[in-house]
Amino acid sequence: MNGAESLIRTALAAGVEVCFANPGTTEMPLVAALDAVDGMRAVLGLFEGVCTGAADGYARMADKPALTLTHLGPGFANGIANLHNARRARSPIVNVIGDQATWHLAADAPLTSDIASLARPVSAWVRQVKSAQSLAQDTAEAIAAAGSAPGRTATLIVPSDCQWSTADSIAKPIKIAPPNRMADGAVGKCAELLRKHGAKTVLFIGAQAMRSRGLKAAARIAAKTGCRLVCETFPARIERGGAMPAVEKLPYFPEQAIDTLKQFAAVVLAGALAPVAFFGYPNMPSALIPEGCPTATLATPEQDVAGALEALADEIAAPREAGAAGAVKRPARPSGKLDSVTVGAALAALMPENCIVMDEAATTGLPFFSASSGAPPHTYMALTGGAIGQGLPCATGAAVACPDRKVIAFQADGSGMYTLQALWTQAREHLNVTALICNNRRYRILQVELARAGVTEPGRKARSLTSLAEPEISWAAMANGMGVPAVRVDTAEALTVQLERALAEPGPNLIEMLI
Ligand SMILES: Cc1ncc(C[n+]2csc(CCOP(=O)(O)OP(=O)(O)O)c2C)c(N)n1
Repeated sequence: MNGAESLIRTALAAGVEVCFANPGTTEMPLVAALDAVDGMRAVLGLFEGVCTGAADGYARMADKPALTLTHLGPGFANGIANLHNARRARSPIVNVIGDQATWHLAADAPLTSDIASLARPVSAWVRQVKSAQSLAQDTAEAIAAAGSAPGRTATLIVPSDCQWSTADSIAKPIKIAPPNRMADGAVGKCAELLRKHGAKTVLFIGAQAMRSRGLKAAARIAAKTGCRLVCETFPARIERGGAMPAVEKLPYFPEQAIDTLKQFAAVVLAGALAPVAFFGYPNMPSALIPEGCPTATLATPEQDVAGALEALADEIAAPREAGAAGAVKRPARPSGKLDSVTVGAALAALMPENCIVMDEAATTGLPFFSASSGAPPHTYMALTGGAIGQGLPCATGAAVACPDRKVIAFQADGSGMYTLQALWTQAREHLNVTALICNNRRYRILQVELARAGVTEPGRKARSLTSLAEPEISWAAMANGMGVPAVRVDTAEALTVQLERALAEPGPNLIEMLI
């Protein structure tokens, strides 16, 4: 056995079974090891941002890490933006990066670079492997680091000679400690706020509070106190519909978020940090909770949030069950022109039970979340770190994790152009993804931001830098070129017909909406 095989065998023994890869010469022993050892699914991404985004989507749905395999510093660097998003999503990921042979590093060959410095800002754990013999243990430690609550990125830099040299053994999986309990007194303090302020309290939720166990406990608390359930603006993953309580999203623009929160007298944080504005604007604060508003942390994302919510529900003597699940209530099929409202209504009207919606639809996506509040049970995921180009890869990884579920990639055009190669991976792997592309031929949010910055008459360059109209992009043609069947629609009626058809078909497909 060589080092590369010891890495793959160790990963398999720890339950890691997918590798999203874009390899090069320094990873050849690992590529060979994927064949030499049975059991690891190898998925090729044609850009490293696809691999890292797919690993994020996979982790959000599988609750365990996949490997990414990338080539030296430059290959890894191409995947950093989506690792940034994964860090914000708290997704467990193990990056494996091949490096030059240890003795060749000093030669400073063209592809040599400081990989560790690239890895550190997006990795909670980084290790440069020193020998083939240590590689198995290094791998086991990387997997344990990635899996420690709430989920982290661990990066293993593996010189090629450590891959090809002999290794004696594999390493046993390392037991991962359960998440920390909430702080002493946290439940009491939060119960006190809820008792005092009741319906004037916001229970602001994130991380595991947005999964079914946490949400059921949150629903009990809301049933007892009348408090409002609000989640992070960009949830990594939230379960919705069926027995799940209705949860609002905190609005994106700080003015609206502040207006929302100032209606309340107290905030309880459960698995979420106190929210801050996405950007600094003149004369606007960073913090969105009004100054002086009593705020208590029930549990941080690193702590046992679901257990803390259950303890809080018990503490305030909330009913054991929050009440019957609400009936499915979908909007009517829309008609007329395509805009954010009709698109959101069409998707909410037709999304199948148990689907996964990956929302990187940017401005077109805004009305969808509330339009789908009465939809059947489904999972919703958002762009967590603001680094656009995450939607198509994340949907790809989610589909690898959940082959029996329909994944809907609700996708803005500008953002989609960063990592459109994900479509090719979807076709090659026959993944159940329906991509719904919002082709508004512009960076609309940037046009909105220009207006907010007081630029009422954008100049030629500002218009050019926010327009995707010349030349026009044909998503249907690009998808067809990558093996994904695609159609174009320009009315709400045509959208509903095509969406119903596309959602019923297995495998990937794409609908380009001209908005
Ligand atoms: C990696 C990265 N590069 C650039 C940006 C800046 N940026 C934010 S939104 C945006 C354009 C979004 O346009 P699109 O996806 O078409 O959505 P729309 O605003 O039109 O709804 C850009 C370039 C970013 N957030 N992340």
